[in-house]
Amino acid sequence: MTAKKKGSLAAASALAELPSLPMDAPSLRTAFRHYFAYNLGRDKYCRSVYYLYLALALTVRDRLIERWKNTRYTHLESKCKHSYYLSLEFLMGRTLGNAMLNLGMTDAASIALHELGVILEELSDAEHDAGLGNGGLGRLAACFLDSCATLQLPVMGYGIRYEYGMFRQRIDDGKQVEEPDHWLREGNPWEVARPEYTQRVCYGGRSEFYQTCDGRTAVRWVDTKDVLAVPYDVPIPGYRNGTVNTLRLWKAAATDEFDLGEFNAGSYPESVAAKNAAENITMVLYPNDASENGKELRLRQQYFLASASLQDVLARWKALHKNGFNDFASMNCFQLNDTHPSCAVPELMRLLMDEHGLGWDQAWEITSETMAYTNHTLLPEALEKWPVHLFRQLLPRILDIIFEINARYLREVAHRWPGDHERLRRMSIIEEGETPQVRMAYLAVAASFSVNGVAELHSRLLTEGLFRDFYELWPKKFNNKTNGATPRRWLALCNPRLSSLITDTIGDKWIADLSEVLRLSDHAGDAALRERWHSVKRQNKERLAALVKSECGITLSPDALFDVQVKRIHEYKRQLLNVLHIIHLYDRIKRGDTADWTNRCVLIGGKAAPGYFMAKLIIKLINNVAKVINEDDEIGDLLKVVFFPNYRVSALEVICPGTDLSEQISTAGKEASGTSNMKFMMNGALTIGTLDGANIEILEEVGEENFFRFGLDSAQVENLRKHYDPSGTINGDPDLARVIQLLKSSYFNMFEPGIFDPLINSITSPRDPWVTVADFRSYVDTQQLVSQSYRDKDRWSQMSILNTAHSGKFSTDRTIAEYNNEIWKLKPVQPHPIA
Ligand code: 26Q
Repeated sequence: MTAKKKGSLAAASALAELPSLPMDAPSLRTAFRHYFAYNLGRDKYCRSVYYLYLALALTVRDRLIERWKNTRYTHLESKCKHSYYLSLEFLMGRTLGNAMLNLGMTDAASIALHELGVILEELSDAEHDAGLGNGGLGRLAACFLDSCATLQLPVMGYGIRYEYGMFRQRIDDGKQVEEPDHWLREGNPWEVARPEYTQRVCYGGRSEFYQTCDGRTAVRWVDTKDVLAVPYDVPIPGYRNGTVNTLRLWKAAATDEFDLGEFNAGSYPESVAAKNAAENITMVLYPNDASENGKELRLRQQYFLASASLQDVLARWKALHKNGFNDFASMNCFQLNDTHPSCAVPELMRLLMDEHGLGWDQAWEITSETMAYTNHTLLPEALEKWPVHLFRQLLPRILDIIFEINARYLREVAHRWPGDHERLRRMSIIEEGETPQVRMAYLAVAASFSVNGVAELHSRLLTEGLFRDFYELWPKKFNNKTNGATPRRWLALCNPRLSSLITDTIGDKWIADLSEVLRLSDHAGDAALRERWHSVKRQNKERLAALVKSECGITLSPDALFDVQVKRIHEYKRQLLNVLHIIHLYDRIKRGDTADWTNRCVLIGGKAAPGYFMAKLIIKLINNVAKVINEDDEIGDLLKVVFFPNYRVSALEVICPGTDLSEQISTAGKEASGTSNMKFMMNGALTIGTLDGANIEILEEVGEENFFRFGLDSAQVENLRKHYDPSGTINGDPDLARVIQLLKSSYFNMFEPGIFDPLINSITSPRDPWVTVADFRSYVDTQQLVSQSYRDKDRWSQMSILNTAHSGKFSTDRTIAEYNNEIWKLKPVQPHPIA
């Protein structure tokens, strides 16, 4: 280092010692005006609220950054154990409101802006969602980060900075149209690029054996095509505790070789094309789509995340621990969010052996003591498999290591069950066949010290089905961690009215400790509270109705029951069952069967994977049914149906506070957990649900009398398959027969004959995997009970209060405390106070 550089860096460290930034309203106003005028260069002629939003974001960001630095210093100094949450998805949504809530500056900011004639909510609404995830799994990762920071656990998230997030959904003629989501176009104030921590990720080439100077045989991966991974850090503040953790997102960039190599050979366009190919790796988030399985670019993304993140962790470790890797396993843990990042297993082996000179046994000890795997699905089509030939071509060295892991692990299996060749074939990480495949879930299980499902039922079904053999071999690895949702975003932030009422009633400790809400149950009998509770719900329904009006042009009356199903569109989630019920209600109205009617608004929202034909057809059906019903003058306010377009995190923040009834109606045994079920419950919605996923635990917490349970359980579903007879069911149920008849008569597709035949054929087939028709009667009867119950407003409010009161278990603070106590074993770290 030159003397000059040394001097500048010394000055930089002195410059970094700044006094802490004030949080009072006048200081915030000054900072806001400064950013607006001088940093953004806007003035009174500014035409876009986006710059007002940016000015506030920059003001908040400064206050995040100083806490962020303190947290980083404290983690470094305390030499504490760390966990790393590896995930291809972090569905963060908007940041501004959450950051202000967690820093405790919402009121001051609101006052500061008010004095300038600016409305805080309008600014918040100008922020684009960070849609870096498909749905449940990605949003869970985001909630986990919030809880880790709130519990002051040294956990870092590692993910991908997709240029394009989850597609935007437009509805055109009732059909889904996908549009790219270029969420970074206007810049992102919530990230800090750290090119100084760039890593290099290798692809292609071949393995080469060589002799080390101490006479060992070692392997190096040569003739590779490399891509740079540039980190962008996102601050993750805890709830009013001074902690700000880090989410590190990697962006792909071409190496200099791309500029020099091909270019010098005289093929400039090819060189630019190659550069583009490298940068394509982080261009777009893959939708959760069976038709996308096996795509090479997806495997490139997965390895990119695993390799860059592990190199980053190892580089930090080496810089701080001069005596090698002896303590590495006791100081680090990697949590794999499904199998998507499971290349981390062979990659950690490779880095430890090929780059850091460890032998197989020591590398395996470290890998198998640091990896922990979470499974999120039982659906066979969602289990990741990659063709061996693809691995050989793209990641030859990684494939060598997977084969070696498999050989050694199958020796253990053979030792335990001598001569059981069938079992060896079943349990092999390599599935033999015409196209041999790598079974990523088996790789993850074989290498991890912990394997968990995401709800009690799901975890049990894993040990009885998919991982049965593995459970016999290693029973102690398997555990359950029931999902949750962060009460900061999903109650305090999204439902300020209910939050104030809860705080008025039981104090504000619930925000950092959701088990406190149980104290509401002492007040559920208080008529005054019920009245206020009802009035809050009513105002939230008005807010939701206004959103629906502006997004879809449909008028909803807040007097009606708001019945909501929002989630990805998938056959197993059974939006079709919901539609059958809607058509049944319509049929009742048309037949004049409306004595003691309860007006209902049914809102359905969600995206279909672009290649999932049936899911897209379900969207079209919902839209057609909605159009017929909403345009039928005989129906009026008795029944309204809305398909809510472009469902996303920020939409749920308005939808869930305004929901009366939460639809959780998946075929029992198919939904691993569900998490919107928990968000709705916190916000005082009642659930109509099957005994599936976390619904079962919700029912256990709130009690049968405050939950609308219906349908077959998972064992009954499996038994039914053998003799499933939907035609018999339809013929034996006149209500269902009329619904099917209406569908078959093209009543909802007068000018599009036959378009819904695939849906009709599917639910009337004895091979329907989702046994939709089997649950119709029970569903309709239970919906009738819902309608009756809703007519007793006071009793409904009581049930609503009890749902919120018993939602304490479903905070991700509880989930994360369990991950930490049973898997990670980290000590909380309190950062030094701001200087
Ligand atoms: C796989 C291969 C290629 C492209 C995409 C994918 C892919 C992407 C995302 C596969 C699956 C996902 C997401 C799955 C998911 O969200 N699962 C849900 O996880 C929630 C959190 O645990 C559970 O609550 C839900 O029950 C589960 O469906």
